[in-house]
Amino acid sequence: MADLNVDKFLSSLTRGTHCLITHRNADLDAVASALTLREIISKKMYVDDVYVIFPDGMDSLSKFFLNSLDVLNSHYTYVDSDFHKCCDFYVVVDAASNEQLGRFSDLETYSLVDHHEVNTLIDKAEIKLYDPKRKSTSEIVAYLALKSGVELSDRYYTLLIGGILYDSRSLYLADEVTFSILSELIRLGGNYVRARNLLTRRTSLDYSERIARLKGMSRLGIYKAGKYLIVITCIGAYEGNTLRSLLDNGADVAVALAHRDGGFRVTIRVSEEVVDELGRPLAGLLATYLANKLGGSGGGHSSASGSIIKCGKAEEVLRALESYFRSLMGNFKIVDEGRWLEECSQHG
Ligand SMILES: [Mn+2]
Repeated sequence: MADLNVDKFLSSLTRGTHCLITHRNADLDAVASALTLREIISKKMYVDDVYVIFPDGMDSLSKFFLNSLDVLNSHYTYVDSDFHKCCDFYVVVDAASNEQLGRFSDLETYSLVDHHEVNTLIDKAEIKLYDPKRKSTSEIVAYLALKSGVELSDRYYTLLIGGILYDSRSLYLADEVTFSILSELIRLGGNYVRARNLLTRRTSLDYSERIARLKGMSRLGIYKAGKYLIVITCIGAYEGNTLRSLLDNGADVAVALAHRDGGFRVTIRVSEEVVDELGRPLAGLLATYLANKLGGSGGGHSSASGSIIKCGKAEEVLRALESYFRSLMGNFKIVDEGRWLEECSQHG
């Protein structure tokens, strides 16, 4: 793997209370990375006071996965609002910007383990295990596990396989490094079939997710910049999955706004083909552009990103999107305005 400074990271570990923090509403990659990193640190340092903090908790798939593998331990896992211990060291895991850290958003001194292409936490990180070429943070933590000489129980290897499958979208994004790490994890006792089954057993969607997806579609605005179709909607939850389904239905770029603390949580998805064509991490760049223009913070991947913006006027968000795509493609046209602007202006 590209010059990852594993030795430096391992030798920086000292005794003391370590606190690992993931991004908000942690997904399986964040959860697998943080819990496994916790195992590595506690075994390497012979200490128990290593805590994992999930700002706003974790998503439903992660809960299901952890419960099935029986790795969730309430002695050292916390939601940010419930965590009140003192930490000597902070490690940020699988997060791209301050705002993703919930109650810990003003963290000043920390190490970073991450793979997001657009990451505004890198500059301040003291020690970093960072490789934007990796498809998941789980790959980086797996590599660390292999190099550290620490022996983990099989379920952590299975958990890491789950994190890799999740963030690589079931290996759609995988490359040779992903495959070689996966094969190592399986050789060490990780159960690929178990991880795959746990990931796909989520057959029926929750009622609330079905409603969010359908609402997202019913109020959709459709715009065009150059040859690209950009859709914008306004929903309060399940933005990521709703946007993914909009891409599947023909959108090139999909954006969702959700009211949060007087401003908006903005979620962005861009199709892989568009990212390839443009040759730049469009989703991540757009998220940081909106945050800079409208106040707040944002970052992410080439095809998936998000920002938290302070401006609560949906029209200003539309204007910012318009100006971004105008400068990128030369024009920005309305195909069908839909009802999203109205919806997003109503409740705050
Ligand atoms: Mn990730």
